[in-house]
Amino acid sequence: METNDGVAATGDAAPDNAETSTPEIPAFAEVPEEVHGPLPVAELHLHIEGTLEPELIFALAERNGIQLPYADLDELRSRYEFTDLQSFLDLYYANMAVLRTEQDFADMTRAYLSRAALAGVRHAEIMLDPQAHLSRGVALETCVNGVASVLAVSEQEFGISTLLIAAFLRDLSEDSALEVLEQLLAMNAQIAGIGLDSAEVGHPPAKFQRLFSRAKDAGLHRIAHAGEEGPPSYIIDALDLLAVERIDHGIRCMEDPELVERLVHALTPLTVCPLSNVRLRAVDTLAEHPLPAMLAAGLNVSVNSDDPAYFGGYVDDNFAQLKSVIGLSEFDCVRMAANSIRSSFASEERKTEMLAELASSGH
Ligand code: ES4
Ligand code: ZN
Repeated sequence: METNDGVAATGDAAPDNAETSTPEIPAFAEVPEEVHGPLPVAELHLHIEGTLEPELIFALAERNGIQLPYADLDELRSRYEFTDLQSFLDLYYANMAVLRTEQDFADMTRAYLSRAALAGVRHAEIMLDPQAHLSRGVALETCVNGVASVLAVSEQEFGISTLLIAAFLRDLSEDSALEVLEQLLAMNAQIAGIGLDSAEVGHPPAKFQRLFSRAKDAGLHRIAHAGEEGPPSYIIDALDLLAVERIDHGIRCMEDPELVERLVHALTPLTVCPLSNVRLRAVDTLAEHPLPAMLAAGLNVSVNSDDPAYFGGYVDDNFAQLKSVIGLSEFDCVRMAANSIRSSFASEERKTEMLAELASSGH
């Protein structure tokens, strides 16, 4: 695995004498992306509804005869200035109105996978919000089968292995979540796990203990958003009360040194989404993002896109801005790519395959 920071590949110190020195060989870190391609990664924090690009929103609205409250693409795009998580969620839920048929869910999923393949994604664990569709009168089968039908051909068509995660909206009741989970289990939906998302503050992990216990009994993986807008205690409670295997976001752990130590020792994966955090004002600017401090602390962090259509970029864009804006090293990027692969729920065989690809990728 090439993990130099621009030193090793330049070879031994060249003599200063310009006439006798050979032309400088660029370090791997300077090799342009088009030469070795994007960093191969696993995307572990991705809401499929958050991949609905404005163009697709308009195309689906037209196909379904839905009148959008925006005159054109520019007017829709002008709404993408968020002040906090809730201001984003309002638009995110409103735009889901265009998703009516299995084909709509399939088209959205196909669009994500084809873009993700260009971003270097080799494995994606994709969250779907079933309750956000059920409440609009869209059947569980429609949304699950639409997404799953494309995931079934993803490895073959896009070279991306996938897993589907049913995420539950924490601002709804635990009973509602339990009811949907039972329906998913009854229909033998091909889900690998459950997640917890939507408005965090005021909806602590303690509210969902029965849900996560049921999921564990059913042999499902468990993840939860925690410490995005919510306090570090939500991260502790997600681990202790919900037995989650990964924390989505988790950036506010940095406010609690004891928690950081615990997360480092347990190798708990934190799926960080830098551009999301900036757009939702969880951090003021990318320059002030805690990711470098998280890496320095030894936390198991990965880079993810969250809702790429809303937050200004896919996983490759996240890496590119981390490099250009905060000077993150190639070494740290490769380390986080390896973290993402190891922290996935892919088979050991698939993980080994992806780690080998990363090692020979030229990064
Ligand atoms: C989400 Cl960024 C974020 N946080 C919580 N819930 C979400 N659902 C979609 N994106
Ligand atoms: Zn998220």
